[in-house]
Amino acid sequence: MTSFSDELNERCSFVFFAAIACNHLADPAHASQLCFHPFGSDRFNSSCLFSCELGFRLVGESQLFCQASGHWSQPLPLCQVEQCPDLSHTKFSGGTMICRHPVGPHSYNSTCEFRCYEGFDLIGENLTRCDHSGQWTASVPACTIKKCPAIFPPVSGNMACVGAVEPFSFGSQCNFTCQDGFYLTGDDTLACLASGRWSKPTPTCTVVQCSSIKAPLHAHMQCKDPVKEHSYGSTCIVQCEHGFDLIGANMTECSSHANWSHALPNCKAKRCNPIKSPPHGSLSCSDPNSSFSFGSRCTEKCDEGFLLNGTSSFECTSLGVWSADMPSCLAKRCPTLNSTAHGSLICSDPHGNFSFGSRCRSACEEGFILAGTAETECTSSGTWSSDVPRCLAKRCSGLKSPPHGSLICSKPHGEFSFRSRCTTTCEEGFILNGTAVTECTSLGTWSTDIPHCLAKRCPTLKSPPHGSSICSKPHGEFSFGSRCTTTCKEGFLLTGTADTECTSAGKWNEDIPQCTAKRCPTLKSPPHGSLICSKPHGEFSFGSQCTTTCEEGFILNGTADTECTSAGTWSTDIPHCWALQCPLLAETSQHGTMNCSHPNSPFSYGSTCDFACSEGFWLRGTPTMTCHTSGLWSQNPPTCQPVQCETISALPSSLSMNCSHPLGDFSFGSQCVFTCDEGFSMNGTSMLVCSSTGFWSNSPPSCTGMSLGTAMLMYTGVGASSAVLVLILIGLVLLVMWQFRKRGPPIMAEDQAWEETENPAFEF
Ligand SMILES: *[C@@H]1O[C@H](CO)[C@@H](O)[C@H](O)[C@H]1NC(C)=O
Ligand SMILES: *[C@@H]1O[C@H](CO)[C@@H](O)[C@H](O)[C@H]1NC(C)=O
Ligand SMILES: *[C@@H]1O[C@H](CO)[C@@H](O)[C@H](O)[C@H]1NC(C)=O
Ligand SMILES: *[C@@H]1O[C@H](CO)[C@@H](O)[C@H](O)[C@H]1NC(C)=O
Ligand SMILES: CC(=O)N[C@H]1CO[C@H](CO)[C@@H](O)[C@@H]1O
Repeated sequence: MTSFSDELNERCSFVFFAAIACNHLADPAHASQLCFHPFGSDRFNSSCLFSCELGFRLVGESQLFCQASGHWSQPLPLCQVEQCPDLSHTKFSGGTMICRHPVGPHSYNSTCEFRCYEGFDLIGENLTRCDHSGQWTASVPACTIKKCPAIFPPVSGNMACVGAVEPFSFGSQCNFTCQDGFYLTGDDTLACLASGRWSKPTPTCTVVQCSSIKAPLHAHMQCKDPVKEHSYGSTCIVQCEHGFDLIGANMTECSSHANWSHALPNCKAKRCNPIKSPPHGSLSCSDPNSSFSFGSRCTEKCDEGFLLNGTSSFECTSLGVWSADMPSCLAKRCPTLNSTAHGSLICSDPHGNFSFGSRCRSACEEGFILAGTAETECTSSGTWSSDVPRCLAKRCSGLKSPPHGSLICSKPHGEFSFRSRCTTTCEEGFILNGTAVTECTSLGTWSTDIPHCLAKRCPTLKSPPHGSSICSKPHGEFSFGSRCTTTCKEGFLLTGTADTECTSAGKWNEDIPQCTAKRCPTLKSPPHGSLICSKPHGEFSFGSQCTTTCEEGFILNGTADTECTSAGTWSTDIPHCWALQCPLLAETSQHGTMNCSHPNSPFSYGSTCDFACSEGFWLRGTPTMTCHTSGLWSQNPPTCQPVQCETISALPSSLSMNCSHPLGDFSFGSQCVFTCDEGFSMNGTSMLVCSSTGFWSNSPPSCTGMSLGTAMLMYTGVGASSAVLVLILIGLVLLVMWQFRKRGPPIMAEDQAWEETENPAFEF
């Protein structure tokens, strides 16, 4: 049905046929509704029944219908809370009421809590609640005040209580006071507390107590005490002993303020004049009472170094006067001091010249130093603490002569001491570098450093060309004492002195030497040669090379080149220019002589040889030969031929001949011995000799006895004389030719002629 209705409604809403709708009903507070909806929720004929929670009352209709007009039949009902009587005006004194209203003022479920103030007690329930019927569960309670025990005023005191509803109840305050001369012991105010007790115990009144007093020194005291000893009202009287004066009041009373009315008096011993220790002394007093008063005993003691003059001990009498006068202290004296040499003395004399306490200070002049203690003091024993010191000249450091120098010092106040002057001098060859003179100053230092002695410098040396110098340097390079030795390279000779030394004058004692090339012996061109030399270091000197060349016709014998060696000699000898050699010629021929001239060497280029034949010989060939540049003779040497005598033939029969021919047939030297046959006598010489002139020594002999023979011999004689004439003619021609040859070159034609033709002399 419902589903159908809903379906219908939905359809109607679309087709404007829906049931009338009322507005939706809200749930009223504290209410519950029960609704019935025949045509859908909150539509026509829907009905709702309302009911309230516990503690609430419904106001209005409990049931509502949704009418056809679209309105609910009744306005929406309300749930009103149940009210209790208002307690806020109810009387509740002596405490506080705290109410809570969870729902509404003084309504259902409202609670009120009651609390009493301190000092009050709650009578009744402390909580009441408003129930659902509008009734408080309990009536309002009451608060009653607490009471303390009764109290009473103390002895010699009073009590006054105020501020309470009832006497001695919570809040009561009681004040306590004491009479004059008494004081409250405890609190002067008591309060009744909320607990019903008094805040403190009840106080009491105690008599005022003055401080306890005793009789002052050197006094007697008597007291009267009406209440208690030395309490309020007590009086005391004081009296001093003999020799003492009372200072202050002699009576005192204890007042109500716990004070004595007067301070206790003093009993002061009678005073003597106050005394002071004399200078340099000390006073020690025993003061049984007070200083410089009756009974004081004083002893004066002088300070160390001082002597007492008077009585040392005295006392203050009961009459207030000293038993003796004050002594005095005099300083002890020390011996008089004098200042030392080079010094001065300044003394402070607090107690007189050279007396105890005098301090003397010695000072030295400038440059002097105190040996000892500067200050001396006159001690308490009357002696000086130390002797007056001496003034010693300040010492400078010890000086030493510098190397190669000597030091001479003056010592006016001791060696190397103040004012010492040291003068440095240098050895010969050394020069001073610095200040020569230094002085020991007053500060004990030298005015300048000791100077150095530097070796004198010579000019710097340079090795010569082709040489090297080595120098020793005993005192520095090229300085005094340096020795330089120069050596030359191989092939060079030292010119000058090899060693030189730097003298003390700063000069070299010798010039640096030179290295000159070694000289070889001067060379000369060999005869018939020429020499060309190079001279790298001078003519004919080390390194020179010479080359020899020979003239024409001469040949070099040896090495052409020679060199001047480092030893100064030539590597080889100069070669010779030998003339070209022609073949040697025998010095002597058997029958001739040779006269040669050798301008160069025997039988060499330039040699000429003249030939001559011995007597009895004639020269065959050219008499002079010359050696040519080719090494050959101009021609073959000539020969000496023996002179030919006439051949002896056709002897007569009676004559026989025995000839010897040592050189040739019928030549110079031939001998012929003739003998005649028996029966015949010889007319003439038996022996004929061929002379050097080509003639027989005699005519051959004849043998007489036979006429024919004689006739023949005659004929032979005529022929011989004509031949002699021809020979003389030829000899003349030869002489002319000899002369001519001496003046001119040989004429081959003539030579030829000579060679071809036999000596005419021998031509018979
Ligand atoms: C009243 O108090 C009771 C108990 O304390 C509680 O259950 C109830 O809900 C209260 N009602 C309202 C309306 O506060
Ligand atoms: C050789 O000849 C020279 C001149 O030509 C002459 O002076 C000399 O005496 C001659 N000597 C001899 C031994 O004939
Ligand atoms: C010739 O003479 C020599 C000595 O002179 C002699 O020995 C020789 O027998 C002689 N001859 C004749 C043939 O007589
Ligand atoms: C010897 O010869 C010479 C002449 O030749 C002559 O005169 C002389 O008479 C001769 N004597 C003899 C004895 O014949
Ligand atoms: C249409 C319908 O159901 N109407 C009813 C509404 O409620 C009243 C009273 O309860 C009825 O009498 C109607 O019949």
